[in-house]
Amino acid sequence: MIGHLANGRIDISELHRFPNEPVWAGGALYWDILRLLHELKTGIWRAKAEGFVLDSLGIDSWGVDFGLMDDSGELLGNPRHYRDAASSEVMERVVERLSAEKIFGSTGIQLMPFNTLYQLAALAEKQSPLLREGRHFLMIPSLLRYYLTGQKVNEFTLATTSQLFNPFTGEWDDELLAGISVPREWFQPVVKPGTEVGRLSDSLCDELGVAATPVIAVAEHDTGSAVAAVPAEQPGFAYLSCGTWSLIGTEVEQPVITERSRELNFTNEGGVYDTYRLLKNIMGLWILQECRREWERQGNSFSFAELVELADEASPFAIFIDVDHGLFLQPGDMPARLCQYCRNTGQAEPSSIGSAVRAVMEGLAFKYRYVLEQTEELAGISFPGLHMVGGGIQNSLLCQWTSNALGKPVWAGPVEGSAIGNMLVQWIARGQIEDIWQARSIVKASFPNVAYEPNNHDDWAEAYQRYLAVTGLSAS
Ligand code: LFR
Repeated sequence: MIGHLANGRIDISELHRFPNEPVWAGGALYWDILRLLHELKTGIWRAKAEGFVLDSLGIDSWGVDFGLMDDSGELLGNPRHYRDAASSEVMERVVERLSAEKIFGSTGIQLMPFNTLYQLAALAEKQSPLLREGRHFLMIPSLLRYYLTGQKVNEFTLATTSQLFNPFTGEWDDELLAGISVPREWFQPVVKPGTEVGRLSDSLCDELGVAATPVIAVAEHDTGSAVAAVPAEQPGFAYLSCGTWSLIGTEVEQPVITERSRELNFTNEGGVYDTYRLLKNIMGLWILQECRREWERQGNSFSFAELVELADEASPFAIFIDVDHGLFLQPGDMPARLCQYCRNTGQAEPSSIGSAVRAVMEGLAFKYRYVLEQTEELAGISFPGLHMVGGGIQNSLLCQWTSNALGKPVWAGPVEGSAIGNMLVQWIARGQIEDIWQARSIVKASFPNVAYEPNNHDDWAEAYQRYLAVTGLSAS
């Protein structure tokens, strides 16, 4: 994406969009990292071809995943995909050894089986040769940035997603690293978002015919960038970053690391300008993405808009799903897993594609209410409404149902939250925007924002009680 800032307004446009398709190989799931690098270079090249001269660039991506490099900077193997099942049982063993209190107390990060901590522990458990050969640990966007600049530097927002970074010391946590037998030397100090970390390397400039553009370590975690772009007017706002994952929470000045936040398995990810994101991961549109893939494989191709239409026509509140059930985390035949979930909870299976999509979308809206109420409890704030950003807000029925479930307004926009937040940090670093609050007011002035008011809240509130009972969430 390319962005242009003039007269207090931002314009963005798309230079190059490409699918990010992971690859199963030998029973394991990998990111196709060199393909991603290639597409990134294509984007830079397109900017030049369209006549733009870039002032700077920044990269953001999903969290937790990483590459390991040897002494000479050679990448050792393809980075594994966090949805690979490899580390799912390792978490239990690590937690038994190190204790949930210690892990959460030192990092403030929610326990999820795919966190870097458990992925690395899995390597150590199987005595992977990577442990002998590895010298440098770089998380995905930092790894791509390394290929652009030659600099091996991790960035704060991304580093916190590893569950190996201690927000109290501002360093990687020695005890956790020792506890999983991973060399401390792999982990160099991290830089804050907004730090210029080199320029495009000479060889890359030759290859693409571009100038040695400065490269900025932005909020390299996509969720960090997305929340930077929430057009809120003051602190204490609630957001939902809505895409493959749904991340719901609030921005805080200090991590909330308490007995209660651990019990609720909330996270405190590093944010921009000395903030933290007190939030929780919700499974998100992933379930529908996987359903759609499976239906297509079976010869039923639907666009997302068509699926949403089918959901709209299906009967309401027929099936209640906890979208965060472990059944839904890994790739596979998601419609069959939905049926299995229904059987396990004594419900009728979805009778049509529309009823399956409806159940997932209602399940998301209910879970948003559930987690937003917990966020209010932990932050001690009653939110007047919810900001939604990200590609998922193009599903306006989901925005409306979210508002209905919450009984509060939803303000949806911008769609390209991560890309815009990425750019905001670059403009602040270059002195073109003063601070994050000015940045947010510029976002508000530049991009459409759609307000949804709740309707049928009483029906939704009644159905919510049934949802809690069927999913077993009322007990927790
Ligand atoms: C969203 C996201 C989430 C993170 C998940 C896995 O794209 O970055 O914040 O928990 O992906 O990395």
